[in-house]
Amino acid sequence: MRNHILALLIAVATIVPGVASTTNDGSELWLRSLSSINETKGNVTFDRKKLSPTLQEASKVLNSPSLCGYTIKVSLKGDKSLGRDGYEIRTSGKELTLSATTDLGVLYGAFALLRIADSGEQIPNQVVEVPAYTLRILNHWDNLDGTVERGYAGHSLWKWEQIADSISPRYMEYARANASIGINGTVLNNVNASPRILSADYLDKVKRIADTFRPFGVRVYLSVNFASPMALDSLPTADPLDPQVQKWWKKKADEIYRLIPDFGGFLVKANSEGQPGPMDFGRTHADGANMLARALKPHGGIVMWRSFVYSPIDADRAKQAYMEFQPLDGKFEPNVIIQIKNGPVDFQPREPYSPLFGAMPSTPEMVEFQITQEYLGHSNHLAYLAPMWKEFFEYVPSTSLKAAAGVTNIGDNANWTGHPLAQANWYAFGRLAWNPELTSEQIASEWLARTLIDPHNTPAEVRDSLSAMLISSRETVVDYMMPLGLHHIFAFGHHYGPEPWCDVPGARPDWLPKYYHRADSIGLGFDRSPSGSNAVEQYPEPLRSQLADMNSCPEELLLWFHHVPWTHKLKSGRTLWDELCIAYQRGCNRTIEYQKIWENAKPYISPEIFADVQQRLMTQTRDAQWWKDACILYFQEFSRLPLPSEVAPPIHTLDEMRKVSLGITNYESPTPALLNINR
Ligand code: BDP
Repeated sequence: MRNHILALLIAVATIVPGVASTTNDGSELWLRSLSSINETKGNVTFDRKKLSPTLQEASKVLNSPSLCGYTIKVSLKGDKSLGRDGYEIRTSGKELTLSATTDLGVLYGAFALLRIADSGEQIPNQVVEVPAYTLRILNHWDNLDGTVERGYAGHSLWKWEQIADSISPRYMEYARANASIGINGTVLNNVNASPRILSADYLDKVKRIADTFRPFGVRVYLSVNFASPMALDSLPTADPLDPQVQKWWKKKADEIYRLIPDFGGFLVKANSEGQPGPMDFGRTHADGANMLARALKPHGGIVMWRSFVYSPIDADRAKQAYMEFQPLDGKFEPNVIIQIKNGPVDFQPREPYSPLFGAMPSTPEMVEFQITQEYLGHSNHLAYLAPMWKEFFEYVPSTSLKAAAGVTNIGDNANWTGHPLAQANWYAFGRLAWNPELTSEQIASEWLARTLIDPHNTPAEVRDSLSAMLISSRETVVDYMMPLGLHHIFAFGHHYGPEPWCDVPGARPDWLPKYYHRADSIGLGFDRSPSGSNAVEQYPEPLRSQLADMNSCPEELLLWFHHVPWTHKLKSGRTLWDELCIAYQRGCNRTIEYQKIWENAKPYISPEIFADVQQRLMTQTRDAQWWKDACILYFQEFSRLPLPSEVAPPIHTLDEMRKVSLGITNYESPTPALLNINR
């Protein structure tokens, strides 16, 4: 695989371009072909006279220029097995029949046709699609003051102050974009929730947003603060077993559903990182979740209760969610889903899957992915995340889950996601939540053809090299940040640059890198085998035994599960130390190759996007170098071994780096990274 990618990376350097570039600033996302819909009239008929708002949207899509050569018949008498969201397409020459059982199914089918046409592919004779999950949801970590927690694309899209008077056209564009990739729900506000979101004032605004999203089948959900009854109405307690508290939530649910009859439900972060929760009142997560679930149940709403919990106790942080939640299996109301982060710690560039998946067979579970790149270079670094999510599904069968959630990377920037290529992650999340069987390659090539380049006028070599760049990019970030299972060695507080040496007197140990890397004169890594924290015991056999043994543990997770001697031989025959250094070097080299690929694709990409991404790729190379130097020099203080010959000497000193702690605002690049290309 690696060799294949490298071959593509190198092949592109020889291309001689000759086609004019397309213009596109990224604001149209992957729907640029819809921008001229009003000018064309296709040949589209529906088997009903009056079109609902959803069918009107479908009609616009089906009338797009991309589909104008076809005669399209829409039928709402589709096979029952298509369910609420599925659709069927039959093609005979230039005649298409799209059938579904609901208006929304038709809309999804229309978007599927557009996708196939815009990707430059042939419409197959028959397409039958039913999504893997009934709930495919975005989580916004947007605060009511307009800031976004871990958001790197400007401010929040939701302009709460303005909503009473006007609804931004972007809200509709947002809903359309989501529907076009199958996303059917969105949590509007941060999991660190302000109680004010449930005040009458805000609920009225939420209703206006929900009204805008409705034609696109995007339901609105809210994050709620467990102590809301105390904060909003001065109740003396938020104890879930207190009848007054229960009544308060029932009344609140009734109030919400009067305004928003199809309101989706609540997302809750409780007893985690200082948020209030049922344990403050001596109750369990189940008591808390069930109380909310009963309030929502008569209206058909659900509770997504997060399992992201850890406290400064002795137990390994990676074990804590399992320890707290697994014993509660079977104790939740049926309309509660436990929302579990993909890994057991916190959205690291690479984590094993969380062992809580599959450990609660009598409780519905859903995965929480992070689309925003909190730990993967924010919106400065290219990291296409589909391969990471596919890796998760290799371990956790997609059929064992009820839903998929993604913490968004969306803000009010014109291009929505800050890094123009990070749009691919929003796109990939939607596509995978619909169908986890899709490959990362297929999603990348669809997105590229619909967003970045013109599939008909871009040489295959350029397309392939851009695709190879996307596909390899997450592994590249792992290589230059935290290879071989290293994790959480970020600078204190900002999760951007490295600070493996960080020591903050009095800080919680599990907020410091040393807790995770455990470097000493013997070796590196966190011993989670039976001789250490024994986190491996939370995994089922035969995986448990595989992980428990340093020699059978997958090498990409080695330092997650083991404290490995510096001179321990890996499969390549190299020592841990050499392999580690080489990974850092490989990551740096890759970022330089990306700059070359980008340069070669210049004639086929809009000038604004080209310049924007070029700048970010240079920053990425600069940061990769910093990561490499910081980690190699710091760990060398313990290994006391020389750098292998494949690795270039550091250009920074440890002293210099200790002073700066690479953040996004505190480090002015002295050398444009492009100058490093030929080093
Ligand atoms: C961490 C973030 C923090 C979030 C928390 C969560 O650093 O900002 O509030 O997760 O998921 O990744 O609740």
